[in-house]
Amino acid sequence: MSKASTNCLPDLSHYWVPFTANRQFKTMPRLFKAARGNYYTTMDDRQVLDGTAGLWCVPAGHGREEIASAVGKQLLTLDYAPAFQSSHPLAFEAASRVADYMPSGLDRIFFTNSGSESADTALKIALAYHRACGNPLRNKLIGRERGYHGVNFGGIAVGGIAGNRKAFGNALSGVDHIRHPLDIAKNAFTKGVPQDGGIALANEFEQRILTLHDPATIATLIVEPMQGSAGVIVPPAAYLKRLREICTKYGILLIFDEVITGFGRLGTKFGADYFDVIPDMLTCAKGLTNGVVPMGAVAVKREIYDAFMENTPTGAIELPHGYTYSAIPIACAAAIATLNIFQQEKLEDRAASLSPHLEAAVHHLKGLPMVKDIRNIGLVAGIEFEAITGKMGAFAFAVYLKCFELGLHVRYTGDIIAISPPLTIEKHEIDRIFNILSEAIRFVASQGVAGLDANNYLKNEQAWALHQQTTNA
Ligand code: PXG
Repeated sequence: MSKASTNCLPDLSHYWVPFTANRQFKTMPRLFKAARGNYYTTMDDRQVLDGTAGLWCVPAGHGREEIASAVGKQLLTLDYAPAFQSSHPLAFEAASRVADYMPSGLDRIFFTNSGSESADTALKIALAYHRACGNPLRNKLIGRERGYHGVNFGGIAVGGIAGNRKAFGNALSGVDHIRHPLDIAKNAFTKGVPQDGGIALANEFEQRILTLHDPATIATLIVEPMQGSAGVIVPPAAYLKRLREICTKYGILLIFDEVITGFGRLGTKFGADYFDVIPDMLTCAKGLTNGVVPMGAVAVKREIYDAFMENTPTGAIELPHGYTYSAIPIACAAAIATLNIFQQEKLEDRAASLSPHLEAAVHHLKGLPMVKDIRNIGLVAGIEFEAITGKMGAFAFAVYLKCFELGLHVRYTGDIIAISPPLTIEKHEIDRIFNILSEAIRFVASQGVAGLDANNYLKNEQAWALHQQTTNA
């Protein structure tokens, strides 16, 4: 049996953990060694309820036999086929299945390996499309404040989370951002979609950004239907529809980044379905394979694909772009098995029917100390805390640690806790999530300044980890 499958703590020195305070993490490692259904098992054999579906990527719950056996079988049938200038049947089958699942018209599918690659691929397709149509000067990219489109250069350029951009210089030029739609002063504690202000906010795109740049120079606008990473920002009613109208009016391609909102998260297949707006391209990843094999996709309107086919010399490569692992057989097998599960279990409907329960449960937290706003949509909830000067994120981090101690995994980002359980969650487990969260918030707030000190949490885990380290030494 390998070391990782036993209760022994591995050597922590070599692995550079992504998006993590490594020095702190390595003094207090939180490692999962197994997962099944809606629960993780920690190294010290505790069951932790998965309040976040991994990193928003396990909508069908953990340990799905159907996916595991499809992937295992595929590995022994065809492990790899060259992705350029040759392919394999499952790639075409997976693309057809994904196209069937997409909003109507988005039926040409480009496969990637992640959400970040999907975002950069969509941006490149937008630029190359305008060039193929004889408009090379349409080359500016517009994103949105607090947007997250992954970590590659295109994604961080259009992304609007300052902390993810500023360490890396200027990234790309020719990029601008529209305003994000969060308005706590007006909409705090709104249940679901805020009703007012959507059209006026979208009109700012036309009035300010397009005027500033000249609409004829804008290639694309990329937005998440609901901003997930930046802390569950639910757009006001009519906003996305109005953005669609403006993009259509000026020939600007609209990209929906649905890496989080795709695959049932909002109680519909995609955010596009929820808001009844069809973009020109839609990016996804995560839930596409239930999180188990890296895979992303860009669904492209047929007219866009056709423009490449029609405007490129016969025999030429229409889009010089792709990855060694685009549509690798095991990812295709995992995607098909995942789509089968969605079809059989109607997980989108399940999410929609559980949504009112989650909404009621999360809004019960109103009135707890430090709680400044609560937002929700589908099976997503965000709880924002009052900012503490000089200690940005410390309260939410402490709540996250306390939840972990109490057997619940949540996400924290800045002063916000996000909840996005697997769509297989049960009502009593939703209740458990918010009971634990409530207890954690009250506990952290009751401790004053000491409550913000991470060293005061997970004492058992730390003792266990230290014990393991000394036994291993
Ligand atoms: N677009 C969106 C909208 C995303 O949310 C990406 C692109 C990038 O995907 P990859 O597969 O390259 O990581 C994402 C990823 C969180 C969290 O808890 C969110 C993401 C990733 C990790 C954590 O907020 N979103």
